[in-house]
Amino acid sequence: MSEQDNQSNQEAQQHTQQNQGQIRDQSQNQSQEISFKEIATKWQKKWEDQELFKTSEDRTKNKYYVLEMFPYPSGYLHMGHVKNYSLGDVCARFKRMNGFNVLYPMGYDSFGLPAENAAMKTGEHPDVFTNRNIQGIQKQQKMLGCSYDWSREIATSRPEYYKWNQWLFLKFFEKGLVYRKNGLINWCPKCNTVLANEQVINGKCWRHGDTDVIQKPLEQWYLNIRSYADELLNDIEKLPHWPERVKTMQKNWIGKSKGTLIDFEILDPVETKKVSTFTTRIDTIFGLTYVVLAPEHELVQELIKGTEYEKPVKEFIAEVSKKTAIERTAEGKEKNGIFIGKYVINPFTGEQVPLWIADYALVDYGTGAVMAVPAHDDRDFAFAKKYNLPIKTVIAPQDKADAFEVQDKAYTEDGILINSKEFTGKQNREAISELQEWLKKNNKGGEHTNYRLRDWLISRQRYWGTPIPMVHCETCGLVPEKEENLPILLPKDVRFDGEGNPIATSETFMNCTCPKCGKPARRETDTMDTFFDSSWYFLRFTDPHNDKLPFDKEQANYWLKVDQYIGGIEHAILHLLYSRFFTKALRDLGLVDHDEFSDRLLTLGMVLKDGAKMSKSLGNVVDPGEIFDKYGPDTARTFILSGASPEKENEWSDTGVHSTYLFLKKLYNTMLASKTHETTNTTKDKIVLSKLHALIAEVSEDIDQFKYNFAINKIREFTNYVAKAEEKISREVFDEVAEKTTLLISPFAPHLAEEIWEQLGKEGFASVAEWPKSDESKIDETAMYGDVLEETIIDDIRGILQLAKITEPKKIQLIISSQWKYTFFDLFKTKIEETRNPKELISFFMANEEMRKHGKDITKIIPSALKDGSKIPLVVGSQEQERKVFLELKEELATTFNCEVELFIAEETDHPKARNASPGKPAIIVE
Ligand code: ANZ
Ligand code: ZN
Ligand code: ZN
Repeated sequence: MSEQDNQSNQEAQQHTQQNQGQIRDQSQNQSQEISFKEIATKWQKKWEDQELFKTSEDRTKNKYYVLEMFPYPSGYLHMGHVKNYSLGDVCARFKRMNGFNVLYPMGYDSFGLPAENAAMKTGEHPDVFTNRNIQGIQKQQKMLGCSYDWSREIATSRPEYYKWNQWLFLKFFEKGLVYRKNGLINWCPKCNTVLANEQVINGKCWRHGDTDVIQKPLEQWYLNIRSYADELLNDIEKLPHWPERVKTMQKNWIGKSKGTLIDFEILDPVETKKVSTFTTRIDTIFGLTYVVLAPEHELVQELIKGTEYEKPVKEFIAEVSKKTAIERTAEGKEKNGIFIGKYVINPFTGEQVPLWIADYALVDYGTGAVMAVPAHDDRDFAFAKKYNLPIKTVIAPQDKADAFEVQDKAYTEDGILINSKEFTGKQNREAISELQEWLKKNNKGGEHTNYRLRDWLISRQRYWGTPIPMVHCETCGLVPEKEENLPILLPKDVRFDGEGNPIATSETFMNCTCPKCGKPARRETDTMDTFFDSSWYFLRFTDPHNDKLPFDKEQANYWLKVDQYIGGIEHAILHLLYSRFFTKALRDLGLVDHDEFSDRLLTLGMVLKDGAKMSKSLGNVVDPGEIFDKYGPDTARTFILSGASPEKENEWSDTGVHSTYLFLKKLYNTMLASKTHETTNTTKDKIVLSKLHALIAEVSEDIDQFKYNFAINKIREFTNYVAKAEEKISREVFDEVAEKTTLLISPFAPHLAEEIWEQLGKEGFASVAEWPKSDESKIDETAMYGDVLEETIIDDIRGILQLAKITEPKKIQLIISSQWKYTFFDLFKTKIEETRNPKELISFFMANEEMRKHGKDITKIIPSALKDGSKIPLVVGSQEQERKVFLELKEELATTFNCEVELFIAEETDHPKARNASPGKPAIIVE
């Protein structure tokens, strides 16, 4: 927002404050000025003093667990947060008012790189930096008015939390779920340290723009998530209320692929070595012309050692290590490789083929080796052409089995095997199982299922994370820390000079005693990936202060699953997959009984400004703090939920916010008008009550289905109606309207609702009042329909009188439309959703026998209704219903226009104007 805007904000605010609490008598609708910001503060304080949202221990009620993905504490809220939390809060409040035992907690994912980077720049300790940011974001979260149980707040960087990360790590270690092996890391030779992926910018170090980041092997800690791959895949079925998109992404990430393992013997005079490859196309084995290893494959170094190939191959590998996996394998990118001087034997033919390494072979897929069949794979084909390797056709299209040879492009379709010894002539797919059996029988491989999913590399060479509770002892080797020594605290005596892992600079941390032999030892310096922290926080919330266990089993079993989980689509894969994995692993440790942690997942769409994502670089960020100051949090919440359905993106609009503000103000003034209201004229009572109860039913359903935008718009329409009809509503009905509408708006604008509630003289808090029930017996469709008709007919008659310059009419005749037109317009309204082509519409109606009878009229109505939408009735009732309504209205119209009123049905009269009548719009004849 610009400076000028700010200034006018301040003026507006001063103005509001001056008028705060004063009734402006001169205003016609006794509108009262109200500062939304002040009432927010007022009610937040009361809620806090009363501990109104503390989770109840009452186990007789049905439970409901609402959770928003907890934030990294960046110090301030952005609009994405506002949307996320507003959504969750509406859900939590709605369930609470509906009698559920609600768990709705908030915490902070407070370990991570930004704090450590800041420490390197400013020297401030990450702990100080983090706590200040937690305070900052929390202050704004509280200002938003979410009904969190703050007594359950957690932050993953606090020892009382990360102690349990360490405890769980040890349990995983005991179970064999944790292991250590060489992994590739990003390394900056100038920093002399490991870099996170985020610290690698275009292949260079984030601090040294001129330095290439290299891939270096280093001992790393892994969690064996692959042992759960099958269950993680199969149990996606147990997530019927997760978005399809997320489930598909998870499936692809796990990437189950059925194929074959085949071992190739490496030709070597001295010792027998073999290389194993994974293929989904063993049917092409007779077309094998070379085998490729990933450059990082463990065999490569030993195969080239001391040979003439050693130098060029090493140079090639150094080049490749600068590229990312995506750069290496992207379709269309040129693939590079080099022969490494060895040959392997095709077990089916005894033929020798050369062994290469190539950038497109990935070390962490399959076995890290590929059997290459250029004739039937595009990538191998391009590679073979480039390096002049042979191309051997072994599959032919069905009809060309005798004379087919791959020419300028690989043949990747199915067909008939050729040049394939005893398998020649078979359908390629059908040969697969026979080929697998052959391999198995000959001890050269067999059927195999491969997963794309890698084991989870959880170690990080940095400070601001959970220390891995392991000890290196010269005598005993790697020893797990004793449970009673947890937590292993992050040391304070560290230097953040950008060299190496800061944690290693702490003498107090590094020097320890071996838990096994008691001799001096060194601590493990790796800390955990912060995804470890967030993979079980939803369980900690069920029992956040437990100091004996990460959580009590009974508590966890009661509260899980999370009934509604809400967060960004960016977590569709990793966080959600890790959390699912943890749930299963913890189940197998006997800590909880659930297979899955969350029942429903809602992924929210972004908040856009001028069609683009709000971002600092685009300069289109709207600061929630400013909106709270100017319009109050209720406006921000209501606005952000009113635009589109939550999964969709919504557009920030300054005028939209302002109009939401005006709506809430109107609601406030309207609902409080009942206090001064003494009308006993009850013409509108029935209709208003009917509308109110219909509204309750609809809003309840909309909220339940996360159609918050629908709910808000309906409350808005109703408020406008009540404001207009105010004087015609009796005191008693108005009281009911005010009470129930206040409760309906309460999940969205909770502070405002409390303020109205108090001023209405109600007991307790609106936030925890019982949700209103819709009384169906009060919903009178005819009365509501009549109300719409009444308004239009009066306007229409006035219009005609004016046109005809009649001031004192003698008689008004109303002719209600012919029966068939109700059927016609009913059909017409649905049909134009499909097409607005007059020809198509006309032929559609002419195909209907009943409608064809009125063909002459219909061919006229269709084009004119298409041109002028006002000719299409808003509501199509029935002729009978309409007749009833006008019978009741007759008296009133007679009084209003001070003349006789007659009513007919089109079929009863031969007045020529009868043809003009349409549903909801009777023909009007004035004399
Ligand atoms: C021979 C072959 C012939 C292949 C053919 C394909 C077509 P999915 O389906 O994704 O599992 N492959 C195996 N390991 C690889 C690695 N580490 N790096 C790069 N490519 C690798 O893919 C399996 C196929 O990907 C395998 O089947 C292998 O190439 C390749 F006409 O083997 B195929
Ligand atoms: Zn560097
Ligand atoms: Zn020892």
